[in-house]
Amino acid sequence: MKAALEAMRESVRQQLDSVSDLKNLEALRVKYLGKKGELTGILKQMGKLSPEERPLIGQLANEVRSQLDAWMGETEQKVKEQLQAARLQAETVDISMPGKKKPTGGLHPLNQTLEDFIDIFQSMGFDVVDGPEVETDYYNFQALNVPQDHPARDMQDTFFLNENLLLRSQTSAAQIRVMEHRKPPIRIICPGRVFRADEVDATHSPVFHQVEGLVVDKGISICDLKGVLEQFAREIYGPETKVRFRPSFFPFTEPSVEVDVSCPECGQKGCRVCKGTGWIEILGAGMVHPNVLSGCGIDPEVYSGFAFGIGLDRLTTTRHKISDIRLLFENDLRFLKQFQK
Ligand code: 2NM
Repeated sequence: MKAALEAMRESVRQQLDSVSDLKNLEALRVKYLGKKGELTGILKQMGKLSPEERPLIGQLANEVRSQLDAWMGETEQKVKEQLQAARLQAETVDISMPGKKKPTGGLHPLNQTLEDFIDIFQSMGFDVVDGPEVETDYYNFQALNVPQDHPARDMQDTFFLNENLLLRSQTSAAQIRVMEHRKPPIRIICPGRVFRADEVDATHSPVFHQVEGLVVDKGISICDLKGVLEQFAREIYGPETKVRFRPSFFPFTEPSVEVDVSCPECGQKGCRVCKGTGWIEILGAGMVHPNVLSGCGIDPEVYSGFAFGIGLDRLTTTRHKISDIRLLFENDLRFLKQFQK
């Protein structure tokens, strides 16, 4: 039996040398150390031994068992390391290989301008408010001091959907909703798409974009309007930019003004952009008409406010020297890619 144990030890020793995966190793373990394995088989014959031999063989059997156990453990460790090394080798990534470029989108130039607007006005404490593109006659006109059949309606050729519903011609409607529901102080801008029946040409489109601003509080004067617009103009066109007001008319503001900025192109020397005048018109504005305030339940004896409306498209085209407003709507990638940041 001693010889059998030693032969087994030697045989396992040799077999372990050629084990290269865990399955084989497990098979060996079962074959020799398992419940029905060879070692157990040998031990079953212990009964045949003389009482003197029994402890000696028993001790040897234990030695062999723990030795085989240890060797198998070592082999397991070795095989695992080899497998790991092989896996790492197989999964090696060549980090010097040039990557595959994924084509990414970019913000449309109109949205780039809008984001700049929003940054500037948010930093002055304005909230951004959205509103529906399909409006009622009341919100688009009547609440803005333009009653039915008033000649001021002719200022805009509007797309009516039926007697009462229309595509909004300005985003002021959204501001009316805010004035109805919020108490002053109100400081908001309303960006959005607006619609007017216009012939399409290089500078006109029946669909365009506006950002309207509105401030209502106690003691708001036209000086506040000028200050806010000066801040805005300096951030958009540079710190030297000057702002001037010219009298104008809007039904929803009194007084109303057209707002010009000193020509950012020529520094007021006179150029094609400002048509030699040194100024370019960028927006319309005014003090909110008392009828508009009271129509929204705001007492014009207590509160006053200013409002302004800027065309986003015009500002974007002048800013990037884009010659034709239609380019903004055609979504030709060759055009848009030039503005990708
Ligand atoms: C403009 C010019 C002047 C305007 C007025 C209002 C409101 F809701 F307060 F009545 N919102 N926006 C306004 C005033 C818009 O666009 C050229």
